Amino acid sequence: MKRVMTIGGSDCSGGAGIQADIKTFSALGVYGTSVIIAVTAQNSSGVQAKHEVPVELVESQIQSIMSEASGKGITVDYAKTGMLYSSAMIETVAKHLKRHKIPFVVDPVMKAGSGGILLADNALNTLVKLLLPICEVVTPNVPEASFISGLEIWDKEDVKDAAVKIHELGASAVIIKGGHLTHETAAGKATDLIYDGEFEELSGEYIKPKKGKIIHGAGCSFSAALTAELAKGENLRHAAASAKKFVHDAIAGGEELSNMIVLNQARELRKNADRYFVLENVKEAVRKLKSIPDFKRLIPEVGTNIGMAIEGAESERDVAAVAGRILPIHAKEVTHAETVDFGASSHVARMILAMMAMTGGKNIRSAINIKYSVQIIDACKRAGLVISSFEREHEPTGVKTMDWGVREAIRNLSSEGQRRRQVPDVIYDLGAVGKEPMTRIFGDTALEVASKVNKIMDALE
Ligand code: PXL
Repeated sequence: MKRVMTIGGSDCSGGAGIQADIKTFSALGVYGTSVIIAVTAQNSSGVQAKHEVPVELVESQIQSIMSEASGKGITVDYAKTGMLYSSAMIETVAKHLKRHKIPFVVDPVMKAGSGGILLADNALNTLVKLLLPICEVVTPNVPEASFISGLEIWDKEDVKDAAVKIHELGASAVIIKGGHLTHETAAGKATDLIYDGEFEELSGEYIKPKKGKIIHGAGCSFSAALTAELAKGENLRHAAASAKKFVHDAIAGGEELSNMIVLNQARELRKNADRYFVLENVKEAVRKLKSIPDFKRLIPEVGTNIGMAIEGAESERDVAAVAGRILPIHAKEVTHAETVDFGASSHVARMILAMMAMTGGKNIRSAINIKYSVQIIDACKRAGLVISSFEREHEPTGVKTMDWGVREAIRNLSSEGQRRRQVPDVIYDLGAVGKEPMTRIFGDTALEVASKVNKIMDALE
């Protein structure tokens, strides 16, 4: 694994600074070390207190990480700097980065999103003089680029001028982030500009925070992601594009903490892990169903399907099910099922998405459709399942049957069931002209649904 080092301030809120960097490093598969130059106390209303770490202790941290000679150190492939606060700190950090010949990214942090000062007035000069000439790339936002270049920035042409100026000041590459260019963001765009002797625009979607909310930690996460990608050997343009997408996704999946929106750097990882879990779970459930003796008895004319959704599923593509349904094989005891895939069944997906929309916090993410008969419903009762139903003749025109049916079935629960805030395990309907009657079994996972089916079979006389 590549190893990286962040040099910056601790943000106790966990949204920015060293904390955001370490989360980003982990999510992108590099090993993160950290050199803390200051501790800040902050939350959504601002920076309440800060205290610099003595310069000698900062030196010691870098030496401990970099002590190759003793063979006991860690050493790193790449570094980044964030909040550095004072001239003295910048001098020390520059000296050590140079001595150890570590390639690094400078995030020229000046202010917290909530307004606190993270770079002393007289320190900007030192940063420009000592860090820019030896860094690989500097990543200012628009206000920072304006301070560094001394130019006013209103539009994309001004951004170009500032980038050229900052390049002249010694940075071999400059990325000016566009999240503060109001006429761009108003149009839903966040366009970053790369300049390393040649210009390249990186376009992207601007995610507008809700009124009164501020996004906290995007800049730190961007420069940390850039550092991780550069450490892995990506070229600057690819690294910047990956970092931009990473930050976009982390903001899209962000958490609201009072008036801050903090990034969820692990969102894409968690989503993919959940997709794998869901796929395996449905496959295992299908194997289990196929092993139930006489399972064929429960398969309706239209066939059976079982599905499961990822957490926070939004569409049919987030629900895995059996491609082409589970069907009986004529004159044999066994049943046939093709592969399991996301988006394989819109029918089963609609019942699950409807149930998830109705029960939000309850974590019900899976369902199967089986045959309806009085005996099957009796078996459901004997198996101790909570049962409800809807009647298709009451279905209004223009609704999606399952959206309406699930809502209706929850409303139709017995008053006892309602009082105990139960959610039905079983929803059946008696069909209509051209519509086969149907029973649906719901559960948290596909495996749980399969074991409910098993119980129903056991209870079937
Ligand atoms: O986003 C820049 C930043 C860097 N470092 C620390 C911070 C912030 C923003 O709040 O708190 C410690």
